[in-house]
Amino acid sequence: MKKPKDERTLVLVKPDGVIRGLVGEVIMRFEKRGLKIIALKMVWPTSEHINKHYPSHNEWFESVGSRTKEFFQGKNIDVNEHFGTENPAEIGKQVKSWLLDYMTVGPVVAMVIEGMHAITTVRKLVGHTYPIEALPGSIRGDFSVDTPSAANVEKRVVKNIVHASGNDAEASHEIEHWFSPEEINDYKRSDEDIMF
Ligand code: IDP
Ligand code: MG
Repeated sequence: MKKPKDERTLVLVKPDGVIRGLVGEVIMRFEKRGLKIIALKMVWPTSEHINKHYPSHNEWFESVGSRTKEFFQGKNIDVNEHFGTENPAEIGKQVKSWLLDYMTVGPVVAMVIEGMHAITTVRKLVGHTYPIEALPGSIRGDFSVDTPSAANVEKRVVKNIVHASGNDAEASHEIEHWFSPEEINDYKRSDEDIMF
């Protein structure tokens, strides 16, 4: 069984993060926490690559759409007016089509991060999907206030600087999708022995 400190996850600094010059800031937060970058590159993705990066199954569309619907209801905004539907899966599909547009407007910085429960640790450092809901101290909570209520009017994604794998299945799929095994490096950080 894999040790907790050997868990791996995929992070992308999205085009908004790269264009805003936040690559170093993002990487610094992972390194400071004691996580290890084991692969890193800049890529200008195709829409096909992004289409395969994000899931295309109903469960994912529904989870994205339900959260959007809940957010709108909490703000007393009519979800139907924005999306022309109240069906979570249909809302999720629209969000995915905006992702294909957005994630290809510029380069992204892709990296594999390894470390103690890396998937959940990185998600905590990244913060809530909607920057307006993300806690200060998290990447999304420190560098953005974007929100679905603004994004959806403009028919665009919420710009939230970083992508990070959400669970084990996403992490294995995404690492393989962005990196070949030869691009992933096995090395030891000098502080590993003293930290763990
Ligand atoms: P995550 O990036 O926090 O894992 P997901 O649910 O996987 O969030 O959604 C993928 C991406 O889709 C988000 O990072 C965000 O950019 C975008 N997104 C999610 N929900 C909405 C929405 O309601 N409106 C616009 N964009 C959204
Ligand atoms: Mg996700």
